Amino acid sequence: MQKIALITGITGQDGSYLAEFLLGRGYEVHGLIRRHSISNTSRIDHILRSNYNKIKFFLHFADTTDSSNLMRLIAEIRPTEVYNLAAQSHVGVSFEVPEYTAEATGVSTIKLLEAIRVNGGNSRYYQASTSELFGGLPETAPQSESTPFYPKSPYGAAKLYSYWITVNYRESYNIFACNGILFNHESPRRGENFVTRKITLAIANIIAGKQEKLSLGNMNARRDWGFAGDYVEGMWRMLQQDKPDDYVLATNETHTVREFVEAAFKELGITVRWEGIGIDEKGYDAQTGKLLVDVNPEYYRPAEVEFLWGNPAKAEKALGWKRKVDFRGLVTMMMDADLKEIAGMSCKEYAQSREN
Ligand code: NAP
Ligand code: G4F
Repeated sequence: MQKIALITGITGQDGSYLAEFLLGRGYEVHGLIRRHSISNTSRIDHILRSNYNKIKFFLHFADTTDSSNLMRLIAEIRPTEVYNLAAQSHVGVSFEVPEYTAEATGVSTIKLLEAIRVNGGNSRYYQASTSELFGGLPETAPQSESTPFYPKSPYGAAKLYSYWITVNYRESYNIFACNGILFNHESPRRGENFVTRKITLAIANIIAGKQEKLSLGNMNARRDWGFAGDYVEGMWRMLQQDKPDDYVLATNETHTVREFVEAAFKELGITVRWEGIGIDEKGYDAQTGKLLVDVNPEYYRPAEVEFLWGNPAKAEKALGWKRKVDFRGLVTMMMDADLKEIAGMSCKEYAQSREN
């Protein structure tokens, strides 16, 4: 039987990897895209350009805050699986646009679940839940499915609603609905204002002489960073089980933002020497003394999730899922992609030129 997937958020980082993954498994893939004044399909243009006769890939203009289009599309497409990835997904920005975040990241979830229920309740449903639900208290790490929730942002609070309404529709209406509680996952396709991509992009620009230095907020925050390509496979595996359930996906490694900065510069053969603390902290090129990194309190958040470190044991056992790319591999992949794009060379080539 032809499997049909509907992906909300298909133009985002995860949506683009998931579309590739499902098309590779022979799925017919439908994605919702929002109308923009300028094209926003850069992450899926390679799919759109590929041989249309061989793949079944369809885009529909829609918005998850609009229940009428969700009802109509579920009725028309009759998806076997629905992956709800659409969200205002930036935690810092959620403090600036809290009401919209509540709508897009929270209330939209019930609109989609209702559209599935009213249309027979037969689509399997994946909800993009998040490690932001945990609040990142150091004493709770490593966090697992049984760690209490304590969201610390409008984004986290909106995702908390989405998590529980997903559980509620599973228990009330017997819908095959799963929460993937995913820890941070990154890639060369990561949005440019998330910290990992901001770092690799800024370093590439510094090397190319297009940016003076990298300015960051809280460099003490710890994250469990994995590769997005690994995580979309975990989403799919959740929907292939006999029973619906909720799972943490993580690498079981944690690093500070500062460690990510050090590792990214290291790819280019640059050692960072740190001086000062708090807003006075600065990072210098240990060899040349050039200022590379400073702190701008503008990037501090009103409340911070300090310590995320995930325990993926349940997913590893029940789903047979395991991350393939480790922290070092992720940094190499992202740094190399940005340096090639901006400065036209690989990290190895730059590191060698520095030695000569
Ligand atoms: P992303 O790159 O920011 O992509 C978000 C997607 O949602 C984009 O396609 C965006 O469309 C779409 N979208 C936003 N509001 C919408 C609306 N009202 N109607 C329709 N589409 C809308 O996010 P991501 O990193 O791929 O993450 C995917 C999902 O996983 C999100 O729900 C995120 O909160 C969650 N999550 C992510 C991580 C992570 O580390 N990446 C971890 C845990 C959970 P436009 O292109 O039009 O803006
Ligand atoms: O990269 P971030 O913006 O990601 P954050 O806040 O962890 O959220 C991401 O992961 C969540 C899963 O845990 C997802 F649910 C969510 O959708 C998103 O994908 O920030 C990471 C850390 C934070 O502690 C932040 O305060 O980096 C710190 N940080 C320090 N300087 C910075 C900066 N973050 C950003 N974006 N920009 C900075 O200049």
